[in-house]
Amino acid sequence: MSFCKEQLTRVKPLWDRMLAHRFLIETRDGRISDERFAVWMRQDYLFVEAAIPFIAAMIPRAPRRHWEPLAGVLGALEKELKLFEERAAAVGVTLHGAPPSFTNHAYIQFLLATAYRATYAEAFTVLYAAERAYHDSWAVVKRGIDTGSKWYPFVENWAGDAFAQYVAYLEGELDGLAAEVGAAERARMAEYFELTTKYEIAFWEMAASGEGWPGGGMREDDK
Ligand code: MP5
Repeated sequence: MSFCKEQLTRVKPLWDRMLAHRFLIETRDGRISDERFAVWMRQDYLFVEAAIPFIAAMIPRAPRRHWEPLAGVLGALEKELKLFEERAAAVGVTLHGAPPSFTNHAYIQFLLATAYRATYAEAFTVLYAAERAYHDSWAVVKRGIDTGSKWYPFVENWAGDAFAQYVAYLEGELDGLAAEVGAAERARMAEYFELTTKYEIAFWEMAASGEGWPGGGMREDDK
């Protein structure tokens, strides 16, 4: 079995929990409040911004064949930020100025630490797991959301065909990287896969709950 299939099978209970998260189901069914969705928008905007230095830090360590695809990801991330800005302006959400939530802060630090300190194959594992998680999560939303919903452009962004092809490309490349490394590194890649899945669950939970910071204060939706 390929590395990715093996990992997706291994973490399936977690993956299923992620896909059943109430944030996704409520968004699919048109029951999510605008305030909750705005929490996700503000936080994910910060996350996507942080994904730019994450990818950029991977490029010098990447095999030559990955330079152009990773440079393409940087362009796609900038386009994604514009999608957030366009939707925020269209629906009257203030996108800028919110601090990262505790979970988002941790996930961003994890991304950057991985890009700089882990091996390239480990960082690529995090990239694949995060992208695959978003593709599968928004595919859940797509199976039921009204196509006229003001949130539909986000659904198309991650659950659409272009993103599906990108995720399939990442999967093939990650399987190739996993086949080249030794058993110890492959075991660490598996740990990164699982950890990323947990961060993804935590991210939906953060958006659904409007999570505060330990010690009190700074609840996103109290702003
Ligand atoms: C992605 C995202 C997908 N936007 N947010 C989280 C919490 N996880 C994954 O990444 P991208 O770079 O927006 O495609």
